[in-house]
Amino acid sequence: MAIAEIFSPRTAGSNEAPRPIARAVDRTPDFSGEGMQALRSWVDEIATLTQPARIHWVDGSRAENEALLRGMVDEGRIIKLNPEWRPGSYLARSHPADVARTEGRTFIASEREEDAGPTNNWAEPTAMRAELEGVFAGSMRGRTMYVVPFSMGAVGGPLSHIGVQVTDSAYAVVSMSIMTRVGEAVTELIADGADWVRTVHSVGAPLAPGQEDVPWPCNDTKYVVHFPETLEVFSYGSGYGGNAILAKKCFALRIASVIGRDQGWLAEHMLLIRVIDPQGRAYHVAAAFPSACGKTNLAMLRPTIPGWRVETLGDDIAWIRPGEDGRLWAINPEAGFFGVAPGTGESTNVTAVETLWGNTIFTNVALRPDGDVWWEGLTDEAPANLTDWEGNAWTPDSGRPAAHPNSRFTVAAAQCPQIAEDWDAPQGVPLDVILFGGRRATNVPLVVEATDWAHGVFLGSTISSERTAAAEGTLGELRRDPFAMLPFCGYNMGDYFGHWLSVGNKLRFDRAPRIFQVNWFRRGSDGRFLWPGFGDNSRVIDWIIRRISGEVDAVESPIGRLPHTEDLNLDGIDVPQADLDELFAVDPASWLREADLTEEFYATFNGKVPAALQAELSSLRYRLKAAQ
Ligand code: OXD
Ligand code: MN
Repeated sequence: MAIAEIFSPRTAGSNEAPRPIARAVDRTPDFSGEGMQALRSWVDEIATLTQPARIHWVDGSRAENEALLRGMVDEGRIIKLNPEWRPGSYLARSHPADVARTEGRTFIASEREEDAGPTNNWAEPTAMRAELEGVFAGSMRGRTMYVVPFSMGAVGGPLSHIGVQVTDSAYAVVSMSIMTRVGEAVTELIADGADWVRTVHSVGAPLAPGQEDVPWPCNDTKYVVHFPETLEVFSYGSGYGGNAILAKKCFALRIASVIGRDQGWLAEHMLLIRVIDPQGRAYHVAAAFPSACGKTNLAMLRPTIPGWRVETLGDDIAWIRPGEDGRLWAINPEAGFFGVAPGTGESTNVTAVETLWGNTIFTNVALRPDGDVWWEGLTDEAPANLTDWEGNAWTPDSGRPAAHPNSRFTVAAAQCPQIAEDWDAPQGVPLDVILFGGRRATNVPLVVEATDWAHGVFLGSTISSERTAAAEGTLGELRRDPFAMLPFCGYNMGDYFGHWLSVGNKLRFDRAPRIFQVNWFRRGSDGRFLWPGFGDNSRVIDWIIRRISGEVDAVESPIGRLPHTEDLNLDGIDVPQADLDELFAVDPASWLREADLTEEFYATFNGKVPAALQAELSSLRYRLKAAQ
């Protein structure tokens, strides 16, 4: 171990010069160059502030990863699962209060409040920096600070971006190693002068000398702060993946959406799949769905119609850029899946179940007596005895879930049995279709085709789910989630809508992906789901693909283009004609009320919604009135 000479922390508010102190650094990467100097001095600056006991530069090797996991098991932070059932896999149990993203404590610290917009918490950057200095001062005392260089997208790829996360959480390091490409190839790019995003994470639980640690350290005070102008993220107080794997929501969506705005591309909360028809023709589909709308299931779809195949490219995030050919090209910038476990089972998503055969980090699921894991929905029947996510004995009569509803699996994308062979191709794939979906009991048909790009952007901007079940067919209060980006857009969403319109202007009209809205969740007047969903959603994709191939006509309606129901491939399932009629019913009066709600929603953007979208709303009303 080398001893690095670095400096003691500044005390917040004091002008005292930092004092040099000794700190163990186990190894520093052997690169030179100006970029390396900038990286080293940033690491020193963070260490000076946070005061870790040790610094470990992560090299991304398998041996290092195994040593970290072994160390976490030895320290009682994670449990090694029975290798007979789940080789190379582990269970982490979080603090019971640290189980989800903390949207209320997530901030965009842009110079101008207006640039954060009404959907984000804004923080004045200078004041926020001072506040963060206070909370991060000494926050890593007694712990190891890991330096994790990572790439989103293939290392050095034309659509890729790189970053460095420093963290005092080994759980964050092993998770980052699954979710991103971590290693010295990235450090080398930095040394050679590549731009990189700076991200800092601390669980906010310094250890005094001799103080005993807890398995999941965290702090009641939490911050997830983004500085969009300087491309920095600071996350404090939480070890939960969405707050601690900073490459994911913080970088790949909030910060990347700002980079995309400035460079002319899109960072989207979208899955990415390749659909292959019975003739072997391949189409690429990106789809945005709010949480709990079956996004992972669609990403790993097994079509129920013969001859069709789906290859998975990504399950959560897509970076999408106009190419010189006038098409949109997309990559999945991640390298793994951080998916919700409950509801993932043989009947709902057999691909995910197969993906999780081993080499998986589970968080907050239940433990079986045989050393394997379980969660609600994995099997139809619960095992007789389990240890629940909080470590307590559990039986099916316990009256509470065994796994936390937001329990997670973290697993390499490459382990998915239907992953596309070229899933990490640096140039990505050309998009043919963009889908927007929500969970709507009422109004929104199973599928609607946008009439053009601007109408598609309008559909994306109005994605919503009912707050109430609305089972009786009344329009419930709508929870808006435009483009499924509500908590993830790093700038004013009004400007973001405009950016979508401007990206469309860079595409060749005959090569732009076609946009569709889908809704698997419409209910009949008796409250039943009208559509079987899951693998049968392939029937909707089949219609979409025949539609874009010019094989079927559509029916014009006031809200967009609908299928002739006889064009849907319903072989092998029984959806009565009456249900089909309800699935595609457009009630002008109800849609006019929905248009009023859209107007109210647009008004929250203080005049920032582009005129083209206001015009879409006016045209919609005009068509609905004409249809009344
Ligand atoms: C996620 C989310 O964790 O969207 O992917 O919340
Ligand atoms: Mn997501």
